[in-house]
Amino acid sequence: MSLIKLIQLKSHGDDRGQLISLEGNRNIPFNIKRVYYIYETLTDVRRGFHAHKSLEQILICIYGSCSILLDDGDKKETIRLNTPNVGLYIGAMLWREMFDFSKECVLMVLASEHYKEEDYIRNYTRFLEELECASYV
Ligand code: T46
Repeated sequence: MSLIKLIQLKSHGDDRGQLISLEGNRNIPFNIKRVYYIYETLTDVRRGFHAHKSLEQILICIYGSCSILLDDGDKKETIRLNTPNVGLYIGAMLWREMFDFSKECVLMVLASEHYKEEDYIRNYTRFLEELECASYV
């Protein structure tokens, strides 16, 4: 099964332009408790380098483009996000890295929980150990 789970977001386009609506538990598969966005990232910067114990998120590149690597401890897959009408769903226990940001990239993230540093696993060896313990792999 692919690690890349994309959600097509319906755009209400007409001759004035485009509009996309995001609604928790409707076109977004969880209750949205937090929204943040990443911008002005330097093109040679790599971010992320962590997994979440339970957080669910949808990443939407609302302007420009960037690449996301997902790793479940067994396989790695990469996707380029470059359109505001596609969301990338990332569930729990997936290592992620974001890179190759275009100069003007704005990456918006919808999250199922408020910010909680205890939910992060920021060490790759510990990530693999936790997967092993929980028999995720
Ligand atoms: C993720 C990827 C896609 C907050 O204070 N509140 C927040 O809601 C967030 C997300 C971050 N922060 C603080 C924590 C750090 O001091 O902002 C700083 C930068 O966060 P971080 O280094 O975790 O950023 P990224 O780009 O590596 O990762 C972020 C999210 O943290 C993470 O959940 O999945 O984007």
